[in-house]
Amino acid sequence: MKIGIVCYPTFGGSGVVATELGLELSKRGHEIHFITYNQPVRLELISNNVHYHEVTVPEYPLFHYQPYELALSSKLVDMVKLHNIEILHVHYAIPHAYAAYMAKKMLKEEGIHVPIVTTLHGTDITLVGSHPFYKPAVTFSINKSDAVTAVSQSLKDDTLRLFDIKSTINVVPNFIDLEKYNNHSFTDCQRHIMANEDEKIITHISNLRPVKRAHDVISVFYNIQKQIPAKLMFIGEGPEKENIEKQCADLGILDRVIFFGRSNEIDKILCFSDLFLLPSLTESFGLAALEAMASGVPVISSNTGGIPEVNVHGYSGFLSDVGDIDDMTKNALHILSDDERLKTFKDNARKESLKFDLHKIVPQYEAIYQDTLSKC
Ligand code: GMT
Repeated sequence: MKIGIVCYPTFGGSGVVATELGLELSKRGHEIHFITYNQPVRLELISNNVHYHEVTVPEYPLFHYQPYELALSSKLVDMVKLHNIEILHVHYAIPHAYAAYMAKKMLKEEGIHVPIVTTLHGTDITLVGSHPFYKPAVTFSINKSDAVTAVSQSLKDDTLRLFDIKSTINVVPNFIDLEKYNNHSFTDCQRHIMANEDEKIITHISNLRPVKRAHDVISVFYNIQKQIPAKLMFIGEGPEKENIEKQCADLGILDRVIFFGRSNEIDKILCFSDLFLLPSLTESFGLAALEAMASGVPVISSNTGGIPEVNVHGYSGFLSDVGDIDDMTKNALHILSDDERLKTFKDNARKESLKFDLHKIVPQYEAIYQDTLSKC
């Protein structure tokens, strides 16, 4: 199939999933066209069946807001015609599903039919999409998609609760390339340059938006390091970064926290991690937790949204109520304070991640494309 993929090219989970999906589909013989405003961060390999088409939005002083949707839908029309793209898969409803619908309508005028698959990722539904400013357009574009998928049952339930949805929503969970997270594939897992032998390594990865509750990460870590020697690996950039640095300084633990900024090498950091913290306010899936588990890192998380579909309480880690620092600390210390127990949790985390092997999940998307094309 010739598949157009629209996504955010940034470090967010939806862009990562879209990119990994496109790359795997290309390995399975499909021709993939990424259409977005920058080359996706994990798109390192452009091969003869992986193409990238940049959407440019010329600045014009009359516009207070530059019309990205318009530029995107025009680019979609052009690329579908030029490359005979058969199906468009848009990741994150806002504004991609809307722009794709406009492109579909324009193409129809020329007798070209291209169906749209929309994948809902989380904040496009729970935080942004359900805002009254966007809700009618988001509802409309979901209902006008030819197929809709959500990355967890929880996100599907939220979508049906928050919007008046007429379409069927298929749950296709996020996935992971287990090979990439296999510790044994590294010869350079350099734990010794990060921490002393007796120190445990705790890790957090996020875009540091308020929804990630990164201040809870620091509070839990502060409590942990009072009991056992530990270091915190903090990966990501975002609006909360300064507050987090200040919190560390106020608590006197700046020397115990390593800030990596944005990193494309999280597998290399996860390979020497002992515990992953994800205390988010809401999380439709928690791809970062899955990436940790695939590296054999147990997860201490909140029990919100789709996280319980990924992290299994008492097996791959523990779940606590949002903001329950004491419970998260207790659970973290329970895992970290006994090396045998830590090893069991690490093994379990890795085993649990096998459910999300890309070889099991990507065919589900292929089946949806085929089914959608056969109905059009
Ligand atoms: O978490 C973010 O802020 C980024 C966001 C995105 O769309 O890039 O992540 C969402 O999609 C990911 C991939 O499906 C999920 O793993 C994240 O849980 C989800 N984030 C939230 O629901 C907050």
